[in-house]
Amino acid sequence: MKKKHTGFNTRMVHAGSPEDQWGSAVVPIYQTSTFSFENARHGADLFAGREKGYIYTRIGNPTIQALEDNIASLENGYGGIATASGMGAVSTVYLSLLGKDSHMISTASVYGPSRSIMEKYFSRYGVAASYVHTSDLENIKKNIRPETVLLYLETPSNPTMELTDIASAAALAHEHGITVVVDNTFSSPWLQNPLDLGADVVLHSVTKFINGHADVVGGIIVPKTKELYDRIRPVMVGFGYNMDPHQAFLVHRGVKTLSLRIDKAQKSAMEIARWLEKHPKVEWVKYPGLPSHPQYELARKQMKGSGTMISFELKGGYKAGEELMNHMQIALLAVSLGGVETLIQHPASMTHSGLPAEERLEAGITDGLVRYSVGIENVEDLLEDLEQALDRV
Ligand code: LCS
Repeated sequence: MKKKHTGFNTRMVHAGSPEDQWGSAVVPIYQTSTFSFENARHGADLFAGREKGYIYTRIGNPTIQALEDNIASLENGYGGIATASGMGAVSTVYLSLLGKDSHMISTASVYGPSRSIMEKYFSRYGVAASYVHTSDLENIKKNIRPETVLLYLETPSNPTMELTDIASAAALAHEHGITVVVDNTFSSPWLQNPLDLGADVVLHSVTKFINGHADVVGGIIVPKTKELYDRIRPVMVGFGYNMDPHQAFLVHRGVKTLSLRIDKAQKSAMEIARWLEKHPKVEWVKYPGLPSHPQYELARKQMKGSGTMISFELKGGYKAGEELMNHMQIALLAVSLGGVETLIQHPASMTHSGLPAEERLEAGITDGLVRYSVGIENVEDLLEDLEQALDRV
C-alpha cells in the first residue's frame, strides 16, 4: 500500500501486504526456519542490526512481519510482536514488564489463565498481584503501592462483561509511573483502540476475533512506543514464544474481514440480548449494548460498538446452565469466542475452573453464568435455538 494514512477497512485489507517482485496480492508463506546470508559480512551486519533482513524465524520472518505490521496499524501502535498463543502474549508482557518484588494491579475477572499463571508461577519469583474490580477507579487507587509497576486491564472482561474506563485508569496509573496494558481480545481493534485512550501496550488472543475462523491459536502484542517495543520483543524471541509462519498467514487472511464479521454478529447480539432480557427463565443479561448494563454510558464513549459477547445468568443456577447447554442445537458447546460460529460455554466449570471458587465468585463469575459468543448465522435461527433449549430447562 503506497498511501500511508487511510481508513480502518483499507488498512485491515492492505496493511502488511507484500511488496515482492511478483506483485503477490497476498503474503506468501515463508515456511523456512532460517535465511541464508550473502556472505560473512552480510550475516554480521544483520546480527548487529546494521542492515535490515531476516536471520532466523524465531527472531523474525516476512510472513509473521506482515501480520505484525497489519495489527500494529489497526491498533495505531509502534509495531507488532506476534506470539504462538494469546497466553504467549500475556506471559511475554508479564515477563517483560514485571521484576523481582514488583506488584501488578489487574482486573479481577480476567481470562482465567491470565490470573492463574500469575498466582501459581510468577508468585514464585516474588511478583505480587492484586485482583480488583477495575471498573471502579477507587479500587485501583487504593491498591497502588510504591512497587506497583503494571496495571493490567481486560475490558470488557471475560466473562463478566465489566468495563474499565481506559482513559481515566491510564491517567491515574501514569501519575504513579505505572505502565498500562490492555487485553483488547473482547473488542478487537475494530471496536476499541486502547493506545488511543492512553494505554501503553495492547495485546490480543488473535485466536478470537482477529483470526475469526476457529482454526488458529495465536497472540499479538502492540506497544505504543519504540522503547516498549524494544523491551518486549527480545523477551518473546528469547523465551521462544514466536508465532509460526503458517499461523501468521491464516491470521492475516482472517483479519481482512474483521469489521464485516463483527458488524454482522453484533447486530444479532443486540437482538439476542434484548430477547434474553425479556425471557422469564433468565435472571439477568450483561451486554454493553443494553441500557441495563451498569456501564452503558462508558461503552458508548470508549467502544465503537457493543460487540458480540453476551453473558447471562439463568434462574436455577448451575443445573439450569448445564441443561441449557446440553440442548443447544446450533450453538456449539465450546470454549473460545469471536469466530463466525456461535459458541456457548459455562465459565465456572470451563474457562475459569482453574480459579479457586472463592476468587471466582468474588470476581463475579457465578455458578449459573452462561457465556454466549454470537456468530454470523441467521439471527432467527439463533433465537429459535435458544428458545427450544430454554423451553427444556
Ligand atoms: N485473553 C483473553 C481475553 C482470552 O479470552 C483468552 C482466551 C486469552 C487471553 C488467551 O488466549 P489463547 O492462548 O487461548 O489464544 N480465551 C478463551 C476463552 O474464553 N475460551 O477459551 C479460550
